[in-house]
Amino acid sequence: MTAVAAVDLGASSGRVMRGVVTGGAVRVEEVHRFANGPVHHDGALRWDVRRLHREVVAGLRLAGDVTSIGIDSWAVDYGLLDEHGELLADPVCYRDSRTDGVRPAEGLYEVNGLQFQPFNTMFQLMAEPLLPRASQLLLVPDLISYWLTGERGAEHTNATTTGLVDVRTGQWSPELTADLPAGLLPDLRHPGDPAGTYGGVPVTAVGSHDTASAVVAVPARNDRFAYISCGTWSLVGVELSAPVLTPESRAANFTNEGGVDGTIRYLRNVMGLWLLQECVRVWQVQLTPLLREAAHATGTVFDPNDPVFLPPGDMPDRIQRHCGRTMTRPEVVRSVLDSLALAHRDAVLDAQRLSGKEVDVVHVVGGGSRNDLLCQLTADACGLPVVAGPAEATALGNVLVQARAAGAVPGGLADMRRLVRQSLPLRRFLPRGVEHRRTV
Ligand code: LFR
Repeated sequence: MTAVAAVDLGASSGRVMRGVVTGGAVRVEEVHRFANGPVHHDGALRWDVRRLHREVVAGLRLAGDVTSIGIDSWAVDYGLLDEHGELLADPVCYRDSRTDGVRPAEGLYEVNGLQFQPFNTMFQLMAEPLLPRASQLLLVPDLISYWLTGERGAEHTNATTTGLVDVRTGQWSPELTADLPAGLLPDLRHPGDPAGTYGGVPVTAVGSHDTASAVVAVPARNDRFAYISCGTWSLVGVELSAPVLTPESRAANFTNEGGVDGTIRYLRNVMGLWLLQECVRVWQVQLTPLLREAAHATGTVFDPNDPVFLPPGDMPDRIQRHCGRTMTRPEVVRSVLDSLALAHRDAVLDAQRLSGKEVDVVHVVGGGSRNDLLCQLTADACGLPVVAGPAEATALGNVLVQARAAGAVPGGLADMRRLVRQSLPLRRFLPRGVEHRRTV
């Protein structure tokens, strides 16, 4: 038996999980959960990373005896350290308005392969007043890792979301980093690499981009699959062995992010359950009863990726304005789900068309895999079976990469995926015929 601790920091909550791998099975158990969310202070929307660090330490105490620790979080956001290694300010949240209006330079996609998102680290750095005082930049999981171990590095999967890595070489791009202070970016490390120790326990680099870890735990039987890592965002795409850098791919805003074991996560960001999270925050209600009512409500389809939905705010009002009609709460929820299902379908179709890779199943992993209505609507819209689960894909991917580094799991991605398949119940949603489809 091998037990490890997986720290998974999400935009709305953080968790410390204890993962156990025995013979033919992997399981994870949550030992500590804490709320997260950006807060306005010092003129920006920021993350309270010191509190996150305290919660991580508290969670690791509860995890008991483990042979390794791995950390993942959302992407792109960073802390800047001064020459003494002190954090200069709380990291600014990618939903802050400081990057409003940025545009990508000509030729950028051919180098970094990233979809244009105004919040990619490289654009945040263009609006960063602290840069002249900074001696090093650490992405959020690398910052927590540094505070635990005293060691610094830049884990590769997450580094690729900065926009500063050359997707063809897998290294920091000399061209794209030319204007940054020398030494700002630490050396790259890869999932499975040692990353120091905490209280005598090894810290292991994992796919520290949460989406990279989630894709490791997609329980696919073969490589003909699309995935939707569905949480605050829906990350929708396919796994490839080489990037797609064509003008069509750029125009379709598809990204080539670095995956575990040298894979490419070829995907599009769809706005995801953020839309509902903000609705229930404003309404101050629970989502589950509303989902039941939404199953019978009539929705209006809108483009969930419109930038108007990116910042926090009065989401129900924005959605109704966008749709040009007043709606009941179940109608708002239904509109979001219908719109996400269609955006999922568009991304699954575009991923296949642009990469030439065909799929015959869509795997929905992450918290959104518990949302039956969304899974069914996605199956209907895609005209493909949806396999839902595991909900804890990110933590499982984190655990499996650590367990493999410790020698407890042999082989490659296919072996890790088989282990997930054998260990956890999955649910299947078959596409219903056109007569059931209503708006989708
Ligand atoms: C998901 C995620 C996405 C990334 C977004 C912002 O949690 O990591 O992959 O595009 O958050 O960092």
